[in-house]
Amino acid sequence: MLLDLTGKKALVTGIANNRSIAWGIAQQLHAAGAELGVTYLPDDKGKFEKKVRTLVEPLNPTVFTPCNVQDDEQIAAAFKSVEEAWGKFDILIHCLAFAHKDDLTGEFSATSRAGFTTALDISSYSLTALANAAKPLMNEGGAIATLTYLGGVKVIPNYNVMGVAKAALEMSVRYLASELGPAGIRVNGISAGPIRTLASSAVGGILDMIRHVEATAPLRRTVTQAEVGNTATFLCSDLASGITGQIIYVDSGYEIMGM
Ligand code: NAD
Ligand code: 0WE
Repeated sequence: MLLDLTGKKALVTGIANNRSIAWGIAQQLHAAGAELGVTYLPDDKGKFEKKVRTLVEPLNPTVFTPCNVQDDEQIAAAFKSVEEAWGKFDILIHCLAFAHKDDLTGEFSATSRAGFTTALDISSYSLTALANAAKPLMNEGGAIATLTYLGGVKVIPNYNVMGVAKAALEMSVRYLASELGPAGIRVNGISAGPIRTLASSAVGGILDMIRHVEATAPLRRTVTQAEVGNTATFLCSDLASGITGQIIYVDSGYEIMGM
């Protein structure tokens, strides 16, 4: 069996709680035998750190380190911790996004310069920043995977500036795949259908979107964090050794429908 990640070291970003897509990915990578490292978004009171630490404890992460992707020094420090613990590693999961709530409703044309910059900094540029820091530490045969959404390709009401951010993210996947390919590192994206998480539940109308998917997607249901986790595990395994620069839809087939 090639879908065996025993001996592979995987760094997972974007775990906030037990509903996070990143948590689904971390669990599946662990089940496949990978050794885990986890980064979290630090906050002033350390509440977030404690919550994520307790959640991931059963997966015995070798690395547990803060990383606010808006801060170059935190990125450098996180990868220094990775280097100290592991030397080289194999898998990087990028599973984070943020736009101001006001920018995820109403008119897209009303997006402020600051809101646009924040959304693209956290949700798009961070993949390139992390890939650049990871590059010298990644083994040949390594893989990077990120999470995207259909709203980066088609207009989805209210997704607005996040759609522009996902378009930039998906093109970043292709440029990074082209550049890192000669070093034997693959870069792919997973376009997940709507799932109830901390980020999506804060969005008005997410339940209506989920009902729409349940009514129209070929599989007549939404997808789970575990299904996205399984796809991430496949894409980062040697079974996917010929796949790079791709966006794979894990969306119950919703993307193929015209009506
Ligand atoms: P989530 O809220 O669980 O995860 C978002 C993560 O982003 C959190 O862990 C948060 O701490 C992190 N984050 C935000 N700003 C950060 C910063 N400056 N530095 C570091 N981390 C930061 O929500 P989720 O739905 O699991 O989102 C994960 C990814 O999946 C995102 O890229 C999202 O766009 C994508 N996605 C979600 C859905 C969905 O319906 N939930 C569908 C497709 C794609
Ligand atoms: O990528 C996402 C969620 C991204 C997101 C969500 C929030 C809510 C809370 C980014 N930033 C924030 N900022 C907050 O303050 N998804 C794919 C889920 C999602 O979000 C939508 C969706 C879907 C689906 C927003 C509008 C319309 C549909």
